[in-house]
Amino acid sequence: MAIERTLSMIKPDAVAAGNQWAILEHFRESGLNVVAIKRIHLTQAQAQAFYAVHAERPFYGSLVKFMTEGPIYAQLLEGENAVAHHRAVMGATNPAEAAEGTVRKLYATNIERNACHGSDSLKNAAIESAFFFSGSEIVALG
Ligand code: IDP
Ligand code: MG
Repeated sequence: MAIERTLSMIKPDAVAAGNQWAILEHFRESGLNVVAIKRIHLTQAQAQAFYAVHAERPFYGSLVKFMTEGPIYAQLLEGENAVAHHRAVMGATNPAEAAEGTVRKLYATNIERNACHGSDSLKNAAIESAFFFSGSEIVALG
């Protein structure tokens, strides 16, 4: 399997609850390494741009409001098969459908306030990484 990088976010609900370090440790224990990380309070324009793919969905306005209600952590994670692996560790979008032991099962409130984000493809991982990090902010291990 290939070593990949994926863009991960800990969303405002989880940060407000103080769960950011437990979630980060959950990802690390699953075999993902942090190669970049930042705490940031997204502006409305930033949240709209990040989720532009969902602009036509009925939940878009509410999602943007949620994502700007408090700080988030954005981290670039590296590991084997990182994109799919990270999404598996996060669990289903709706915590009611998430498998036992996944981050969303453990920490999410509902389908919107679901604790974390993960890129859904290698292409989107690269785009989302560039959204948060410049080259000098990404420091590989070793
Ligand atoms: P994902 O985060 O699992 O990739 P997406 O379908 O890409 O899920 O949706 C992006 C985010 O939009 C979700 O993580 C969640 O916060 C929110 N969301 C998705 N579907 C709904 C919905 O039906 N109602 C409210 N919010 C939703
Ligand atoms: Mg998605």
